Amino acid sequence: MLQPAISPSLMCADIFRLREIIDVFEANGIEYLHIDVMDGQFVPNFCLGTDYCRRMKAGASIPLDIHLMVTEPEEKLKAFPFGPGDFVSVHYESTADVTGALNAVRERGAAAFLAINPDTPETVVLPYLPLLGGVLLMTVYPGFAGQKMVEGSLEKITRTRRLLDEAGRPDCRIEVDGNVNYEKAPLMRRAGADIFVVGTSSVLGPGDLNGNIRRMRRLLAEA
Ligand code: S6P
Ligand code: MG
Repeated sequence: MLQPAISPSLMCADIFRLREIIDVFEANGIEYLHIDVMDGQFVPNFCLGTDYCRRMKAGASIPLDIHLMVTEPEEKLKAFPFGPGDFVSVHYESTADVTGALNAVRERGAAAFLAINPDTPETVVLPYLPLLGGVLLMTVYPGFAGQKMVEGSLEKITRTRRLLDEAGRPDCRIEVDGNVNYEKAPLMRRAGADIFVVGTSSVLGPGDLNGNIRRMRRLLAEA
């Protein structure tokens, strides 16, 4: 089983305390920095962008996990800084050229992830498996933090893990994004997820950041 990794959602981090928060992430060995990019078209919201990613890449030693919620990501991703060691997710629903978008990520040495919305069946990933470092399963509808997990998400994680294993890709990662709280994270882990996007529901919610990270790590390790 792939080791659990934590990818905090930076849209949930207090911008006035960002340096301090990144320092705590680094001190705690946080594996990835999840950066939500929204264009107001693919989702009804705007979020973080190119300059934010550039500053984060320059000022943090943690690889980026860029989640592109934009139409035609194969074009827009050209403006983003990423490279070997980083993850870039493009949405299946966001483009007619999924292969082109995934290859545009791979050409720059980053791992390409295919993100799918809660209502998209996991079987859509099958034709793209040779191109994928992972699958990002949205467990809320993309666009906003602070939502409740969509029903049926745990079963979808289980089915996706089975599908990837049966296709000969036990190494293909499963990232879960949305309402990853202290109660659901262990269930998601047991279902087969290995990258956990954490936001207002847990690590970046109320409480001491160091304590929150330690609590999440322990729960994932014991699941
Ligand atoms: C949603 C976005 C997510 C959220 C994350 C927030 O469009 O892709 O990454 O930032 O889900 O975490 P929480 O715990 O508030 O759901
Ligand atoms: Mg996200």
